[in-house]
Amino acid sequence: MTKLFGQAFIKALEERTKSTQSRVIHAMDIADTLPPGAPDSARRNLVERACHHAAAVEPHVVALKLNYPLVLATGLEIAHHIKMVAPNLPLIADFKVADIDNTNAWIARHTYAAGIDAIIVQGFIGDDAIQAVLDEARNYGDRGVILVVDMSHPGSLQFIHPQTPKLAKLAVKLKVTGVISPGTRPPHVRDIRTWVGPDTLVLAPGVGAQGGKPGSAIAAGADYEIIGRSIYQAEDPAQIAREFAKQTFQAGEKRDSGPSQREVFIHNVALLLDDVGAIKFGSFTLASGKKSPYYIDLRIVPSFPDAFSRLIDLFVEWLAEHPKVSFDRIAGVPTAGISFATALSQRLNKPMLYVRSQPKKYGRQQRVEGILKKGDEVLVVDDLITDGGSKLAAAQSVRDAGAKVSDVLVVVDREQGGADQLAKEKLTLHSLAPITQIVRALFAEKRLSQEETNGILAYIAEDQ
Ligand code: NUP
Repeated sequence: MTKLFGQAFIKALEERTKSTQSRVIHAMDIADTLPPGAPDSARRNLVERACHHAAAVEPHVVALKLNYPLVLATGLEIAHHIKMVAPNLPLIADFKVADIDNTNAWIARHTYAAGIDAIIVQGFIGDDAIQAVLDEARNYGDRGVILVVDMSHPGSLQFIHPQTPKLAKLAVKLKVTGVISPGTRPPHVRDIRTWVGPDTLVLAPGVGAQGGKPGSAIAAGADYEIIGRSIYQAEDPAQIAREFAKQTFQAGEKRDSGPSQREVFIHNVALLLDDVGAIKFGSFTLASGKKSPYYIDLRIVPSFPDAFSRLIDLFVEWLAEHPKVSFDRIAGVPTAGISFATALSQRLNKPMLYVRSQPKKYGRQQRVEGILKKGDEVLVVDDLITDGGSKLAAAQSVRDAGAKVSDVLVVVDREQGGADQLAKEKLTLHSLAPITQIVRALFAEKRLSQEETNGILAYIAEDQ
């Protein structure tokens, strides 16, 4: 496999990560608006202020990112001035280049010629227009090219985010140096990391001023967090940069030092389900007529008594780790949920009941089968959740019978809106494992290829 563009840039960032003990890229958007005819002294003052700031934060940041605010006010020469005071600090130009190939090539030439190490380019412009920048990156001695595949602001959910799986695929195909991911949404950073694989740099802006928590995007798989205002607007930028350095670096160390307890748990669920063939990957037509690249059939698990018993162990372990989910009785949702609820009630020695989807046509016409007392707290248990319909109906029947329900626990969440539907009825959804994390675990175990994983995760993201 040929290497990604920008090897020297990647290496420089890695070395600085070690020497500065930081995973912060500082967005240095300090700028003054200089009115037409402003004296040269005003521009010189701004350049001086920028250099002073760069030198102050240099020991605590891996690289600096320059954006239009500063470059429009000072000109691209600002790169040269900063390199004079901080020669080892890699510089990224955040121009989000988004034009036709010829124009992009010009922008890239000016930028690289000014001494900038990497340039940020929009992914949605397509491969020919991105390739024009890559060609210049190569001409200037293998500089970096970073592709925007998602963004951190709320509006990015409108147009860019739905395209992220395709943009990430394009980033991999073109072997760009890195990608931009939303530091405000760590789960999406995690998806992007899975899609681009381990080598492509993942940068995450949106930390601090935009609400992203320092270290969260790193924990989700980003290499670096881009932080601007929270540093340059602080009273003592160097001191605050040092704090962010510590938080981001530690998040990286923790992430790399081994899987979390939750990850180990999800791994165990994923392997167990895969071992018995309860999750199948391929091409399936669902009952709804829709195509799906995976199919889950948890009804077969009880046919494997050992695996079934271990799955119930995992239910018990999950409940032990979530003491806030308290209940007096367990309700199974027919049909698949009944076997899980039965086994769990035996193991926990808690009364069990089940809830018919249709009322019985004779006798008291009740839906709830089993004993339920007014005010009882009931945990609703099922195998799987898609949109949540059967869980809502079950919870309603239990509530109609005078008992309380606040939690629903399933083995697998297909992440197709079930949690939101339940939340509308004040029900909290819990799952032993969400499908995306099962897929990631099976990828980590080499039971799914990168291509299969990308396809499945893209399908899930599009289907949400
Ligand atoms: O998705 C993006 N979000 C974002 O904030 C892509 C970006 N390039 N940025 C830039 O990162 C933004 O223009 C600014 O330069 C920096 C974040 O700065 P701040 O919000 O930490 O001040």
